Amino acid sequence: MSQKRALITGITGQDGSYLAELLVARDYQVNGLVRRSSHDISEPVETLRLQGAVELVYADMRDTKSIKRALERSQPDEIYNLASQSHVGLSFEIPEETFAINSDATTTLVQAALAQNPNVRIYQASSSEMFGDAPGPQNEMTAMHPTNPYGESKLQAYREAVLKPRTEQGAFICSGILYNHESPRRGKQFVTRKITHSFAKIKCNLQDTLEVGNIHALRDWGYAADYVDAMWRMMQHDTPDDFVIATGTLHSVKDVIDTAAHALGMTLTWNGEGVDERAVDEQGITRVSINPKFYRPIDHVQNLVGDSTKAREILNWKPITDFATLITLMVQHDLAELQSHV
Ligand code: G4F
Repeated sequence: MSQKRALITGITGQDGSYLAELLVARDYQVNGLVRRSSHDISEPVETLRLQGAVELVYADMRDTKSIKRALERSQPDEIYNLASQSHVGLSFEIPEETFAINSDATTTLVQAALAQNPNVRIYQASSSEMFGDAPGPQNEMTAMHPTNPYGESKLQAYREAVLKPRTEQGAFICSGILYNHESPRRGKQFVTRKITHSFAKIKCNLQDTLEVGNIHALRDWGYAADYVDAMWRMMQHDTPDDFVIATGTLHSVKDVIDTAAHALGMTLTWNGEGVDERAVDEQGITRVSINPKFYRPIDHVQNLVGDSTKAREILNWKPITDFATLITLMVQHDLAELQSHV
């Protein structure tokens, strides 16, 4: 059998880098779509590029002509559409751009890809944010009620670029409804990495205090490297389908903080309430305080927990890395990186 060809949009992000490594290890020829102006090629992807295992193709997700050229050049058997404006908080400030990238560009990509090759397989990065305030645990049958522009844009993409072509054109398009997934490669604008990076700096005396928003928000946090394997499994299945990918357990932002501190040998004591809540260390130094600028206009804090029974049964997928292991590996990575620079 000839070598399979994959195209990854969003290869510069956390998931793109893990997926590229996984596909290269499974003998794929991998192309990664990047903007000509993008200077943020991550180290793991640059390593693969230098080894000749990944080739970058330049295109702008909002420019149909450049997308068609990239498809022509890469001739993919499988497309993994991971490109998105993925910050929920930011989506309240730039809703139009969020829709343009997450929804309109996805529909354009899917139609261009199907026009070029009706048998291409497509993975669409859907999100737990599409469920919004639906009661948890959510599964593939749960009705979707997104409550922020990010979740709404992902739901629109799901309707227009997954359901429609799947039912009307018989296209092979999977939707991975992923819950929060983190790693040492996570951007520092997301809360887990913000915490692990800040605590590593605190440990090295490079920072005094971490400021965060709602520490009582609960999320279902898994490990990104486990989750990209689920993407690949969906694409190898006989039929295109939707799958919830989650751990099924909830932890608070406060749990992330306590776990990160503990992994560094620090014990925090919490006191106060609301915006006055704070954590002090063994010396009584304030290490965590609340800054309301990190609060969101709407934040579904209690219910976003997934039921991934379908993925477990059909794809034989399950998360391997638990919460404490994940946060510990992130904080240890950040500490090692800082220590290598001093
Ligand atoms: O880390 P977050 O920014 O992730 P969020 O909003 O849950 O979204 C992530 O996961 C989704 C599901 O997979 C994706 F669809 C999405 O693209 C993204 O990857 O925030 C997590 C929670 C929120 O409740 C937020 O309000 O942490 C709370 N939080 C508290 N303080 C904070 C902060 N979030 C951020 N980013 N920064 C803070 O200082």
